[in-house]
Formats: sequence, structure tokens, C-alpha cells
Amino acid sequence: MSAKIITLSRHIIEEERKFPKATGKFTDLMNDIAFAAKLISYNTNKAGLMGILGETENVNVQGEVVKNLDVFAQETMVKALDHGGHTCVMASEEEEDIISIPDEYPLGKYAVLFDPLDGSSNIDANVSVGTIFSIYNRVSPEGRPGTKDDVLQPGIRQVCAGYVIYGSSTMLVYTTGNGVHGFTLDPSYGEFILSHPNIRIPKKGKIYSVNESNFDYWKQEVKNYIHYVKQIDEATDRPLNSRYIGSMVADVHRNLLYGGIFLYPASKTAPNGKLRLGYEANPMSFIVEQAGGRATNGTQRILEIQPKTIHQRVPLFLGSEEDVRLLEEFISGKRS
Ligand code: AHM
Ligand code: MG
Repeated sequence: MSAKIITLSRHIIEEERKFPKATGKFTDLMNDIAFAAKLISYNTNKAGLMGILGETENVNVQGEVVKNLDVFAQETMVKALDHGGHTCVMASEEEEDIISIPDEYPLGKYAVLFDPLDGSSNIDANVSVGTIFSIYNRVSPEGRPGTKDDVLQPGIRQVCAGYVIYGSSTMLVYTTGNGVHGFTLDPSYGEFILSHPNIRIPKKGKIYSVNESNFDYWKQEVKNYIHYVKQIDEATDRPLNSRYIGSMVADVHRNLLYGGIFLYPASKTAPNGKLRLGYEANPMSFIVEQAGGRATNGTQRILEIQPKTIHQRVPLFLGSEEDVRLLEEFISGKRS
């Protein structure tokens, strides 16, 4: 007899049942996100064929205009989330301002932030990309359109965060603050199946992930840390291995499973780092913390930062607890 198969929908329903006042809206919202993820996955997988299937000038064989994949992912997420009556407002990396729910659709209690296709510069090289999402309860009055206040909440208030990685297989990983669970898309059924229950990040890892070409632009403390992890010392299991894909979802996903630290520090050219607090740093930090890891901007826990703008950037260091703590010692000057 084979083991019990748990689909994503079943898992979410069972999670939601733990809350006596649950209405099922959250389950519906997550199902909408999972549906968008399947569409993006399908289109990501055939992205390489786009150029040889007979399109000319961005028009494909059906006479449709071929959309750039990040535009497709953005539209797919918005369309999947705007009509179900679960959402009151959205924010996305691809849209300057908040995204309102069209007048013809009912308003819901959730605010959703997302990066529809993170790491999209990697698409043409067949390298993994991902979708990141973050869900909050609205704070603006119910029954009216959501506002900026709904999407500018500190990460600690997230009710759910997740990512989808379009890699050698497609996986959806999410947390509602009750551990981190990973589901692999079975292409034959089109279902996400629980494959990685209760993911725990190792306390200490063997990997550091950073774009080291920025080395000369970093602050001295970060340079010292990177110099340290590369030194040979058997007692502390150094040097660490360097692994950098350049797709945060893929880099963090790997570190979550194998252990390690991911860094996107501030630099002379990017004084607040590159990554965005609302739809990149916060959801990934919630997941990493829920898996037993740690996430900081160097001096403050990411999840406690009060966002001021939708596209605010933040230096980001996250991963295995001991590795991140060690980095913090370098940043605070306890080590050099
Ligand atoms: P994007 O949202 O424009 O794709 O940028 C985010 C990506 C992350 O996935 C990745 O960690 C980072 O940019 C890589 O940046 P860099 O090329 O500077 O190393
Ligand atoms: Mg991004």
C-alpha cells in the first residue's frame, strides 16, 4: 500500500480548519495562487520554444501576441487574484502603485504582495526562476477598496508566505506560521503533491551565496565575513562552498534544503541593497524563520522592519541560524 497522497488543497484545508473562525476564504485564495503557479510553470517550461514555433515579430502561430514571460506572469497573478472576493488590494514588483480590485468584483479581507517572476533575467538560459507571494489580513476598513496601509505592514504580520520554483520540477513552498511545507507539481495530474513536509534548515550550513563581483563595493564588515568563510580551518569546517545562481528563489530554496547563508548586502552602488522588502525579503524571511533559520538586514530582524514604500529595498542576509549569527557578529564589530 503506498503512502497517503496529500495534495496542496487538502493540506491548506486542514491547516485552515485549525482556526475555529475560518471561512474557507484563505483556502480559496491559495487555490487561486496555485492555479496561477501552474499556468506560469507551463509557460516557463515552453519559453525556450517560443522562438522556434513560428512566431514573427512577437506574434505566435495562433496569431496572438507573444508576451514576455514576466508580463505573462504578472497578468496571470492579477487575473487569478482579482475576482474571487478574497483580496482587497495587491502590490507587485511589476506595478509602480498598488493594484486595486476592479469595481465589478467583490472585495475580500486579504492583501497580497508578489513578485510574479523573480530572477527573470535567467529565463533565456534555462535557469530556475520563481514566483514569490506574501499575504496579510487587511488593516483598512472592510467593504472599501484596500489601501497602501494594507500592503505596508511589517513582515511579522504575514498570515502566509510562499514561493514557487520553476526548476527541474516545479515546487510550491509555503508557510502560515506553522512550519514550512513543500509540494511538487505532478505534471501528469496537474496537482501539487506534498513532497517536503515540515522543512527544517540545518543549524549550520556549508554554503554561502552572494554576488561576489560586488566585493569592492561592500562595507568592510561584509568583506571581512566573506574573507573569513573562505579561509581554510578544519575545526570550523571552512572554507564554505560558494553557490550563486542569481535567482533568489533558487538560491534560498537550495540553502533551505542543504543549509547555508544567502547575502545581498548594501553596497556603494546600491546603498540599500537590491532586493525588495515587501515581496522578496519578507516572504523569504518568514519561510526561512519558520524552517528554523534567521533573517536580518545586518542590524534588525527583517520581519520587524516597518515598510514605508511599496518597492523599498533592504540589505538581506538569511539562512542557517549559526551562519547568520556569525555574520551579525562581523557586522556589529564583535569580530573582524
Ligand atoms: P529581479 O526581481 O529583477 O529578478 O531581481 C531579483 C534577483 C534575485 O532573484 C537575485 O537574488 C538577484 O536579483 C540577483 O542580482 P545580481 O544579478 O545583482 O546578483
Ligand atoms: Mg524580483
